[in-house]
Amino acid sequence: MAVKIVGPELPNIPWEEKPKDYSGVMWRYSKNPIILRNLLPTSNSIFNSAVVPYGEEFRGVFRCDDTRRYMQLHAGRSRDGIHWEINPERIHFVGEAAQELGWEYGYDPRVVWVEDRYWVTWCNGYHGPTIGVAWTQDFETFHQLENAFLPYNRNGVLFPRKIRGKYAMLSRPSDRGHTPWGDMFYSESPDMIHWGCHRFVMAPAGGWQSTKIGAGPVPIETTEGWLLIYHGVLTSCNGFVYSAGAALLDIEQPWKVIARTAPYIISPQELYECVGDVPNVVFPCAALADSATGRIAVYYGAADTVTGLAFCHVEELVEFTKQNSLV
Ligand code: BMA
Repeated sequence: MAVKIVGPELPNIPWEEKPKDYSGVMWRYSKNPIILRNLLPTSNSIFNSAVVPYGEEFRGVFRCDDTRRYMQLHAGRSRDGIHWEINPERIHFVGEAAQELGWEYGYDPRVVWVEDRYWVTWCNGYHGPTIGVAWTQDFETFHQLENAFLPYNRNGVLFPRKIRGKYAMLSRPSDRGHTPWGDMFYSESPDMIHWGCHRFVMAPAGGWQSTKIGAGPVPIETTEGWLLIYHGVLTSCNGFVYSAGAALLDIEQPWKVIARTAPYIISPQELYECVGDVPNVVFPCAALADSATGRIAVYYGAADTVTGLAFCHVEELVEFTKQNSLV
């Protein structure tokens, strides 16, 4: 039976067919990178960023490290999902929690529409990294809530709908630094403020995902389970190498892993992925999925410097995940 995306039809997402001579399951956009490091006069790098459909257009929250090398979040807009206009001024979150928590730094945002608004989660500096939560309806005013977890945590990624009547989030408990370990967990919340019922999802495995793992884009609902693209890290003699793979999680109990790729689906191989502020990094943070065609466009940071776009097809990726599964 054909695998289907359960979600909206998005006929206008970026797309390019797989090159004829390419055998992988995920292929890069021929004009990568789509966002260069110096798009803003004050940006050192624009990478690990999140985009969503917004009416007929697209909006996003971008990780822009500035020329002081402070990690900031900026809102951006695009008509086609490829050419982006990013606000030169960073997001200033509003609300009581924003005032109380203050602003240290923010990075690796994810954005998702749940019910009536866009939710933003990111790695929020609060005496160490933890998961910041905010919502917006217009990408101009961003209302911040309490941090989801105690420090230290990274890669907080919401599901696109409530599960078992609760908001649901994946995250990766961490340490203060360049954490040399890390398992993925699932948590739920009745109100986006109080998080509990924490469940173990998966740990690092061998090879490209042997040091630590973390959720990437918002999981995509399919008829075979939640399709999760996630990053995995290998420690080489020259440091960390960030690649990405895919997993299928149970729809009603997403901490249950149905399948998980032993091989990566994308790894740093192009020059802009291997050379930059942090070499050898591909770091997916967003995916646009069209339920009518099964097309998926993935946005990823490359070498902590620029933003790239890659494509896959739901049926092919789900099939690949099941046939090359570790579990
Ligand atoms: C992680 C995060 C990511 C980054 C990666 C590689 O810990 O900080 O933002 O892309 O390291 O430097």
